[in-house]
Formats: sequence, structure tokens, C-alpha cells
Amino acid sequence: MISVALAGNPNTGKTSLFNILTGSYEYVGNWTGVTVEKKVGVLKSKRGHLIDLPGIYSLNPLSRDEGVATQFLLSEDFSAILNIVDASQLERNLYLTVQLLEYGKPVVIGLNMMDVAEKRGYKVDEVKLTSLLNVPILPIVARTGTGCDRLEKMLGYSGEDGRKAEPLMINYGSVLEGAVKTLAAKIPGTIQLPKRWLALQFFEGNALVKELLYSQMDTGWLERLHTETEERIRFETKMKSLHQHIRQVRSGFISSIVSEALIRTKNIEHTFTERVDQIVTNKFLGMPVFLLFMYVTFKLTFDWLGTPLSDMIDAFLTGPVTDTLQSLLVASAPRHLLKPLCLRES
Ligand SMILES: Nc1nc2c(ncn2[C@@H]2O[C@H](COP(=O)(O)OP(=O)(O)OP(=O)(O)O)[C@@H](O)[C@H]2O)c(=O)[nH]1
Ligand SMILES: [Mg+2]
Repeated sequence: MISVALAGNPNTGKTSLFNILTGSYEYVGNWTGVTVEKKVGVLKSKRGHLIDLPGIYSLNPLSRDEGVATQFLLSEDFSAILNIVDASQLERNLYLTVQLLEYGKPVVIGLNMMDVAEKRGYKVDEVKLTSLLNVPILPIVARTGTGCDRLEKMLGYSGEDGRKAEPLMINYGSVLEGAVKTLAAKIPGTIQLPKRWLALQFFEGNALVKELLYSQMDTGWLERLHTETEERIRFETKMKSLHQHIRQVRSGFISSIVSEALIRTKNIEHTFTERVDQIVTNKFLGMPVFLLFMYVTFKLTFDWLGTPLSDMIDAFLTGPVTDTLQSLLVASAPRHLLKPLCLRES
């Protein structure tokens, strides 16, 4: 029986693919320590289980919820990873893919949202991508199920025999490569996880990996190694941190792959949303635009609209509404009852 982890960025079609491959959930619970749903299903072919991991952009968790996928890689026994990639956001999605490939378990990539990519004027050359990443890649449409059966068959090839895949090797430069080797050699045999991946994640600042290594190794030595390596990286690469250096090397690797595997089929005019996005997410314009919107919202609420509106409502209630009610009451209710209470002055 194979056990496959379904991983990918948020909103890339994981649940759609999960439903197509399994039919239904066999088990729905919570991951330990967090209120994130844990969904496990049986593959329709009855070959094994599929585990739906929460959507993440990177294995370097920013919150406890995001840590679920990393915790899974650190503590669970599984045979393969099914990585779903949004073809219309290829560059961004490949960041997680690279981290998963560095782990060294068999990975199969389902290239989803091909229709969206096509609409945006892109085509992904999956044959090229397959050879560049050295991993099986299949285009799918998770919404309709197109290509999903073939993907499932590939999973069997990757995970059934429990063989290890060759991890992706990116060269992070002599300083970091040296430090990674030093650390990997010192990680005790009790931690039965890919040593190079652990070392890279440690230097990248992955809190869960740090916690694991600190619990079984000399904390002072680890901290010194991290600080010394970071200082040398700062000196040699002008990067601010190890995290930034690793991110930059990976992004360079991904850009070179994308430039070869992504083909522009037609020049599509930017949509209105994309043009607005360009302005509001701009490095320099973003914050002033945000403050301007906050100012306008504040002024609208309290000055331009709020005060005149509340004055109008007030005038309406104390004017015509009160007068009409007063006349109605005077006309309908017994005068001797109302007069002493509210109509004394009239
Ligand atoms: N156009 C298009 N839409 C798709 C495709 N696959 C899934 N979708 C749609 O994308 C949306 C998100 O799909 P989900 O399956 O919920 O994605 P997810 O990765 O589970 O999302 P999160 O759990 O929120 O991270 C849904 O509206 C799907 O119908 C596809 O191949 N093409
Ligand atoms: Mg989902």
C-alpha cells in the first residue's frame, strides 16, 4: 500500500484533485496541535491512501497552521508526494516544488490550471519542464478530472516500491555548501531524515527543523555554525541573511527553468485587475495608495457622508416623525391620559 501526500500552494485545485482521485474522505480529523483539518482518503484504485496537506507557499512555516506540511515531512512515514502546481502561476508555485524535490522522496507533479494559463497567453512545455526538474509532470484539469487518472497511475510507479528518488541538487555557493556538509555530517543517525534537506532548512530558518535539531544536538554549536555562516554569506554576497541568500539562489534557479519551459503564445492585454494590482502592490506606491484609501474611508465615514447623513436622520426623526406621532396620539388616545405625561406644554 502506498501513502501519498498531496501538497501545493493554496487555491491550486488540491481538494478538486483529492475528490477525483479518492471519491470521498475516509477520515477527517485535526492535525495534532492545530485546528487544521486532516483529510485522508483511499485512492480509487485501492492502491493506498492520499493525504490532503494544507496549502502553503513554502516549507518555512510562518504560523502553526503552515507548519502542518513541514511537520508531516518530519514525522510521518509516506511513499511519495503528489505536488499540484498552478501552471498560470508557475514561477511562484515552483518555490515549494524545489523544497519538496530537495527532500528526496519520489515526487509526481500535476500541472493544473492549464486552461487559465492559456487564457493568460501562456503555455507550459511540460516535456521540457520534466527534463529540467527530472521529475514526472502531467498536465491536468482538476476541475473536470482530465488527466487525473494517468497521474494516479504515475503515483504507483513512484511510490510503490518505496525507492528513494534522487534529491534535487542546487548549488548554493561554496560557503553555504561547506556549512551544509559540516552540519549534515554531524546530524545523528537517530534522525532518519534527509540530512542535506535538514541542513538547508536549518540555515533557511525553518523553526520546526531548528527545534528538531536543537532537541538532539549541541545547541551552542548549532548557533555558532549558523552565525558564522551567516556572517560569511553577508560578507561575500552582500545578502542580509542566510534566508535571503537561499531564497535568491532558488529564485534564480526557478527563473532559468521558467524562461525555458514557459512559452508566450499570444500577447494578452493586461486585465483591469492586473493593472490595479500593479499599482497597489508596487514597492513605492503601495503604502501611499493604502494610506490615501484609509484617509478617504475615514473622511467618508465621519465627515463627508457620515455627519450629513446622521444630521439628516436626526432632523427627520425629531421633525416630521415626532410631529406626526404627536398628532396621531393626540387624535386617537384619551386626552386626560396623555396630557399630564407628554403634552403638558401644549
Ligand atoms: N479554471 C480552472 N479552475 C480550477 C481547476 N482546478 C480547480 N479549479 C478551481 O479552483 C478553485 C480552487 O480549487 P480547490 O480544489 O478548492 O483548491 P485548493 O488547492 O484545495 O484550495 P485551498 O484548499 O483553499 O488551498 C475551485 O473553484 C476549483 O473549481 C482547473 O484546472 N481550471
Ligand atoms: Mg482545499
